[in-house]
Amino acid sequence: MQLEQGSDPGPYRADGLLLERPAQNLLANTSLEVNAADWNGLNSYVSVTAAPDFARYGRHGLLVRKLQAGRAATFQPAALVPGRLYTYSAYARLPDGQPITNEVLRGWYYEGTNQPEGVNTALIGERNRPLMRWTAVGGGWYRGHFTFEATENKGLYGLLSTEAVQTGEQYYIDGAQLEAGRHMSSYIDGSLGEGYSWTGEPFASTSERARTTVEYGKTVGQQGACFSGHGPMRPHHTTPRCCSSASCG
Ligand SMILES: [Ca+2]
Repeated sequence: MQLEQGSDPGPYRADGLLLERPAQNLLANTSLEVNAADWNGLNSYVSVTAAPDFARYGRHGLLVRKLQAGRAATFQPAALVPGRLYTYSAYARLPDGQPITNEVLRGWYYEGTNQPEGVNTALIGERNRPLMRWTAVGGGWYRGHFTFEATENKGLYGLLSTEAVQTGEQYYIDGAQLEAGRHMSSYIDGSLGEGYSWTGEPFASTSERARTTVEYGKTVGQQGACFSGHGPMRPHHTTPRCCSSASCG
């Protein structure tokens, strides 16, 4: 049984176990393990590099450094279906691990182009800067998400740093995800093992998840959920997998 906020049921959560539906991560290069390809910003407001400083998944995250004062978007392209709901999510971390709120980072998306050069900044409004729901997940990382209805078949999707992130300051992104529907599910990429697959080249293509169990780490405590062990649904699976302490926040 589950009692949760809102009018639609999300994935069932039990103590130490999350049952996840099949889903796709419609973004490519979401874990930054090879390079920062496909990531970009507008008008040289940020630089983006894959860096080993902090990682939520794998060994690298996206280091975003602000180069000019003001609000700055950082995003990736994706192809969507107009008229459908989608949920964007990402893990973010400040260098000092301080809390991330909408005063620091909020959502950003722009539809109708998959190139930063195609963005008409005069058309950017509040709709392009949705508020996110941020949750601490441990290790200085926060996961935020927003839901929107697509009106075009392509666009750019990501985060906007506010004026609170000043010139020369930086933050990190890892585990970005864009999935169909109004709910955020656990992170998907093809590197996560049984039940997960790439649709093309590893770390350079979208990813899929079969119906899967995701086990929470028991050692995380108040630090938050740890999505660590995972595998396809097994109705009679009785042997818990251990949480890898290396992947706990
Ligand atoms: Ca990563």
